[in-house]
Amino acid sequence: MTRVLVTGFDTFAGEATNPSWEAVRLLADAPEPGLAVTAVKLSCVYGVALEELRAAVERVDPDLVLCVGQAGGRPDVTVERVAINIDDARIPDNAGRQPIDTPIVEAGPAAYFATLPAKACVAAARAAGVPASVSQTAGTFVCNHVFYGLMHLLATERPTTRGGFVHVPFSCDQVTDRVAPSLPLPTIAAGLRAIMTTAATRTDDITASGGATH
Ligand code: PCA
Repeated sequence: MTRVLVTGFDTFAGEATNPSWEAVRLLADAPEPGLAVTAVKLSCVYGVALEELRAAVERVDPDLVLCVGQAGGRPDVTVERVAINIDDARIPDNAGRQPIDTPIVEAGPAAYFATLPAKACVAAARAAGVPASVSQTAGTFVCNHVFYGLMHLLATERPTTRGGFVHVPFSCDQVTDRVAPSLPLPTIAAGLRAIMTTAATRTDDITASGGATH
């Protein structure tokens, strides 16, 4: 059995729902054969989210950690390539915290790469019929904070556990009253399922273009 910890986030920025949490719940409710999947909801609060993540990692003892967050405005499911050591909040988090240019880990490395086969994960999501791509930045809000904190935790304390981060678009129910890119929740979940299964079953990546010109 491969143990997988998947995390989603609480709602934030006035949204009624967060598709990251709604989708990862679906993964845990109907796990793939050979995978034991635990879903945990993280607070959208700097610092607190990392404490919650650490507790979940200690409890689940996972082989793979896949953290997921909402990236409203993106049109597709994006597998993040890199986490950077900076908090720079454009909006306050759910506790009113708004750090500006603060390192996540004092004297930590500038960045960590995800330890997932990102290109293979994207290819698997696309093969499942889900729009997906590689992302070169997870931003500087709570998602990047959790991604960097996860990779630092794994690098320093759990070198055999692999980890990464996926951003998902708005779900359709969030944008019925505005013009914004969205995907149906079952499609988001299908993309995450393909990514999770690929990340759990292979470590080598494929050679495929996933870069960006800007
Ligand atoms: N998205 C935010 C934080 C929580 C979430 O779901 C982000 O992209 O940083």
